[in-house]
Amino acid sequence: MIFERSRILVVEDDPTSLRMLAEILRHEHELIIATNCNDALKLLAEKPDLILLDLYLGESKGIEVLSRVKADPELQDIPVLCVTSSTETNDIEEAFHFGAVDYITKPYNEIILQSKVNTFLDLSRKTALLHEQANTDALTGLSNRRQLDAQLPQLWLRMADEAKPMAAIMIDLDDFKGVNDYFGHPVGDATIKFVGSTLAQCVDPFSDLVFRIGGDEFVVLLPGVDFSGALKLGETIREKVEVSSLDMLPSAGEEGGFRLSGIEITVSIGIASALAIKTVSPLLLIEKADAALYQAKEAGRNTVYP
Ligand code: GH3
Ligand code: MG
Ligand code: MG
Repeated sequence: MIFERSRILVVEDDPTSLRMLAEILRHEHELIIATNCNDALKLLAEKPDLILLDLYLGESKGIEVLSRVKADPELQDIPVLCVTSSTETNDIEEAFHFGAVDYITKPYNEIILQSKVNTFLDLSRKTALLHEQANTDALTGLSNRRQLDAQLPQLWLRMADEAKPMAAIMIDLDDFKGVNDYFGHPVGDATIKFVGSTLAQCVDPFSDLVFRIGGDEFVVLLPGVDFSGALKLGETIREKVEVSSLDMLPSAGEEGGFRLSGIEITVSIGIASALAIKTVSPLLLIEKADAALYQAKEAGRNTVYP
C-alpha cells in the first residue's frame, strides 16, 4: 500500500532512540521532534497526523502530553502510539486508559514500528474521510442537514456567551419541479449546484455557513448578524440568483456543455433573527425562517419574507 508523506510528532528524550526512530521513519514521513514535555505541548499546535510518545521523559511523564491531546476537541482524534520498554505493563495500561491507540517497545523493530505507524495513519485518514463525507452534500459540496443539526446548537451557545444575535435564512427554489420535468434531471442537478455556488459567493466565508438541507432547500446561518443584516443578504441572494441564472450555468457548462439561457431561476427566502439565549432552543430560529419561507411562497415567490 502506498502512503502519502504524513507529519509525525516524535516525543523522545533519549538521543540514541531518537536517532534509530528517525532512521526508520524519515524516508516516508515528515518528523517533528520534541525532546521534552513542554516542547511537545507547544508542538501540538502543528496538528501532527500521529504522535509517537515516549512514556519516560526524564522528570516529566509522557502521559501528560497524552492527556492534554485527549482533552482537546481539536486534537483528540490524533492517534497516539506510546513507546516504552517491554516490562512496564502498568504504564502501558495507564496509557491505554488515557486513550493511546497502541504501544511499541524499545529497542525498535523496524517492521513492527513501520507497520503500526502506517496502520494508524491509514485508519485515521479513512476516519477523517468518512466523517467529511457524512457531513457533506455530494451534489453541491456544501455541508448537509446532519452538519446543520450539529453546528446550530454550538453556534447558538457561542453567540449566547457573547450576547450576540444570530440569523437564519431559508431558501427554496421556485417551481423547481417544472425545471426537472421540462429540462430533465441533469439540468435540475446543475440548477441546484448553481444556486449552491451562488449562495457561497454571497456570504462571508469566514463567519457564515451554507447548508443544503434537502432537495431544493438551503439554509444560511449568520452568527452575530441581526435582522436588518439578514434581510439585506436575503435580498442580495434573491437578486443574484434571478439575474445570474439568465447566463450560462457554470457547472452545467463544465459537465454537460448545455446552456440554460432563457430559463429564469428564482428563489423564495424566509428570514429570522434573534438574540441568542442559552435557555431558548435554536430550532425556533429555523422554524421561524421556515414559516417566513412559506409566507414568501404564498406571497407569489421570488420574494424575501421577514
Ligand atoms: P415551490 O415553488 O412551491 O417550491 O415548487 P417546487 O416545484 O420547487 O416544489 P418543491 O420545492 O416541493 O420541489 C422540490 C423538488 O426538487 C422535488 C424533487 O423532484 C426535486 N429534487 C429534489 N432533490 C433533487 C435533486 O437532487 N436533483 C434534482 N434534479 N431534483 C431534485
Ligand atoms: Mg421549491
Ligand atoms: Mg422544496
